[in-house]
Amino acid sequence: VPAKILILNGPNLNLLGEREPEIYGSTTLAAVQESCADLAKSLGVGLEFQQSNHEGALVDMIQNARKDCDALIINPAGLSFHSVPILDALKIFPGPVIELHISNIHARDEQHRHSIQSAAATAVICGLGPYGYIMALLSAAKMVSSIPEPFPEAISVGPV
Ligand code: CA2
Repeated sequence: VPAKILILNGPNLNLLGEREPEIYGSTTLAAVQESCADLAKSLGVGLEFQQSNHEGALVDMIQNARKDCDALIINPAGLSFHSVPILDALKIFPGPVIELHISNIHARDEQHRHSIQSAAATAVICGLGPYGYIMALLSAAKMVSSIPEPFPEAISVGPV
């Protein structure tokens, strides 16, 4: 069976591209999802892409991912900074967890600077804009050893 990767998006990210384009850009979440689906197809990995405005729903999705997902990519959005339930759920996910932010949270105001979720993350990507989703997906596929032969060695193997 092909590896499966789950991408989770937290509160308000359904509005991506529609508000605050100076911080988050003008790309919509639907466009991000489409690019990710294209890349997943090239990589031969299964992809599920979800967004929820509800903390408990996200906890349920992380818990359920333990059954059938090999890696998890999460943009916890505003829940990054205080959600202990999300942190606890991420801690019990057995596979790699990539935390992703569109903006560079370290260059932002005090309120947006410290994500408590990073303690449970295998890796953190931020500041690359929507392209961060592509980098995260590629890295997640690499982590679950799922980059196919035609990809350049620099991507499928990397420095050894
Ligand atoms: O940069 C990111 O991806 C963030 O996770 C986005 C969160 C913010 O609280 C984090 O500090 C960084 C906010 C997401 C809110 O979604 C919006 C979508 C469209 C327009 C405005 C906000």
